[in-house]
Amino acid sequence: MFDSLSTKFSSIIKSLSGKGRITEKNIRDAVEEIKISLLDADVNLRVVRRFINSTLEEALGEKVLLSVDPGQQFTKIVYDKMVALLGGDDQGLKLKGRDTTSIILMMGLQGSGKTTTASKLALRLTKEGRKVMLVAADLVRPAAVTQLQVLGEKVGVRVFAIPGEKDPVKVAREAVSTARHELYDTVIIDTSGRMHLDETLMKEIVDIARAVNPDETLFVADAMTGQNAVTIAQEFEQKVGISGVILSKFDSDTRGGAALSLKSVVGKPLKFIGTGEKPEDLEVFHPDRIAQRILGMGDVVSLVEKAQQVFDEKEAERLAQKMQKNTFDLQDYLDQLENMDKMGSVDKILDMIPGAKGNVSADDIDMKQFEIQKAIIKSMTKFERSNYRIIGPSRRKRIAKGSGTSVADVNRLLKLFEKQKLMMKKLMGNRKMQAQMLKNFM
Ligand SMILES: Nc1nc2c(ncn2[C@@H]2O[C@H](COP(=O)(O)OP(=O)(O)O)[C@@H](O)[C@H]2O)c(=O)[nH]1
Ligand SMILES: [Mg+2]
Repeated sequence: MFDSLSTKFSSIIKSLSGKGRITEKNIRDAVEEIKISLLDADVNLRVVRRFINSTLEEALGEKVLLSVDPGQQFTKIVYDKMVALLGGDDQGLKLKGRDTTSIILMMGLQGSGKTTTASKLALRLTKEGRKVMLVAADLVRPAAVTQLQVLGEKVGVRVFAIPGEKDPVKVAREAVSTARHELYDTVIIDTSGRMHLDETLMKEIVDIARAVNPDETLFVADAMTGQNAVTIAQEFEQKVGISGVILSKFDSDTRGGAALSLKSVVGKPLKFIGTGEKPEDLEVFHPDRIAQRILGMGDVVSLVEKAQQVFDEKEAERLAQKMQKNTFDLQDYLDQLENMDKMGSVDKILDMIPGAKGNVSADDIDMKQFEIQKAIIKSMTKFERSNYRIIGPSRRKRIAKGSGTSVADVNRLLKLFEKQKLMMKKLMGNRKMQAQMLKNFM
């Protein structure tokens, strides 16, 4: 799923990240490419339009164009929009406490994965300590009851069935009353689907829902049905009401457009994804993780977020300005060193910078050097920090003494700083340069 979309997104974002500076046209071009990729992936047209418009609006703001790394800022915006599109926060099941009985109703078309998913949910909830009963209320397909019984046995969950009964509403009602009586806290009702939507199917589900008043009405959508899944979900939402969507067959090789459109069109959260045929193959749907996968660059996203925690935006902008005007001084350098501390270990930082991997290894970086550099700058006067050229031999001697280092150390730092200033101008947004800069820290 999402393979081709993710490849395209990565290359779009890469093309921006490699640029020293980003223009409005660069952004417009990138957004246009994103639009085409989303449409190619079979994402609903209205959803694409909404996504594109809001991304463009934010990306064209000054914040991006003037930021330290516009490519990364742009990635962050696309990422945030993608998370929102997929549903924002994680959404678990909304079940009642275990002192009473909660009811889950499965619904969807034939072959969408209702029965399989019902048993997967049963297994998951059992593991969470709930006492679960599965209910065989698909009385249309001859083998449906047996299928559920086999699956129920596999996951060690009781399957309620009434042999010979033809009325699914009656089965559901009796199952719930038995569950309450025998202190089951969770009832999962498997229902029948049809090849296509029809009145009989809808009426049957509506009747069952009325009879048992479910806590969760889960619509199981086959990821492979594409846009059609969206239309069908809307129909179920209107007639029965959906509390959440489970996307089955997420492991299949589909373009993924349905997954991206469902939340936005139907307005109901995606709660789980089916990732295989086995009972264990059910995962909580995490919008952020999926968005990272689609962008094909999760690590960059976490780097941007981490960097944002450390520098507030104004600070980042101030630094960008300084770099542009080439007024970056030793005080800024000291601030940067201290910011690096806040970001965690060098290992972690290197892991997150794509260009750094392979180019620089954490062993190459001597943390002690950072400490020495900080001590040296701290021994300088304010004036010296902003005018490094005036630091002659006698000042160097004084600074070395004050910081408990040697004149050679001070010389090294000043030389390094000079080299860095030269690189600054070229640095903007260029990852290879960032890696180079880390090397220079040594
Ligand atoms: N690969 C894969 N197959 C699935 C998944 N969920 C269901 N299936 C398969 O899809 C087919 C139909 O599933 P079933 O539960 O019988 O659908 P139902 O008619 O809606 O009850 C079965 O062969 C399942 O094994 C999934 O997440 N991944
Ligand atoms: Mg079934």
